[in-house]
Amino acid sequence: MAIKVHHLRVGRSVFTVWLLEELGVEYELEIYDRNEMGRAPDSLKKAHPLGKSPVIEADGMTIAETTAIAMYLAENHDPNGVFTPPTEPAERAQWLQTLMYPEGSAFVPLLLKLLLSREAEPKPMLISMFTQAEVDLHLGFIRDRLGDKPYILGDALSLPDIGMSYICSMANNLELLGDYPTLKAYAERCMARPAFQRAAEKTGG
Ligand SMILES: N[C@@H](CCC(=O)N[C@@H](CS)C(=O)NCC(=O)O)C(=O)O
Repeated sequence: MAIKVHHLRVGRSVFTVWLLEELGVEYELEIYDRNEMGRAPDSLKKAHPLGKSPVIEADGMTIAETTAIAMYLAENHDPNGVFTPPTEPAERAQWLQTLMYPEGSAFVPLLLKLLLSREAEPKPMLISMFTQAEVDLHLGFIRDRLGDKPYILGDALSLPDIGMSYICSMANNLELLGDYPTLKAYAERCMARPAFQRAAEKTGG
């Protein structure tokens, strides 16, 4: 049975669909639109109690959390072994850190930045200062980790690029990448891939 993706427009789950396109596996989409508050509709709670996207249904299971979904797909639905996680302990530890970092650490400061951009002036000072320092910290960290490589771990696209490029595209949408041209180019490089373009076209964003 094809994998089903519960996709909320517009958000991170297009990156999950991109992964499926890169993997070349069959999938079907159930598409949801945000409500007038910009939140997921209640109907998404039928797929998973958190009512967040992405959620996939695969092999008789329902799986939430982008990183868990990515790992599951790489370990179970990668016929060509393109995204197979490394097994050598030191390499695997580094790989896992890069895989989990986007959702685990980098996302929250960007979310705060997004929420602050919607707050009227005067902005709450403590939260603004914390957020700016965290955004600088994380964008600087990703810039240094990327260096002059085309992808986060080297010359080839790997599983951690899915989450890393989501973070960079979100930062770009928030107009935070003026001082980080390599991160902007990285997000654009990932999103220019034919598989991403197909995902964007099929999902509507
Ligand atoms: N940590 C979760 C976050 C999921 C999440 O917050 N998704 C957003 C879409 S980008 C969402 O569903 N937001 C709608 C809402 O919270 O109402 C993951 O990695 O999947």
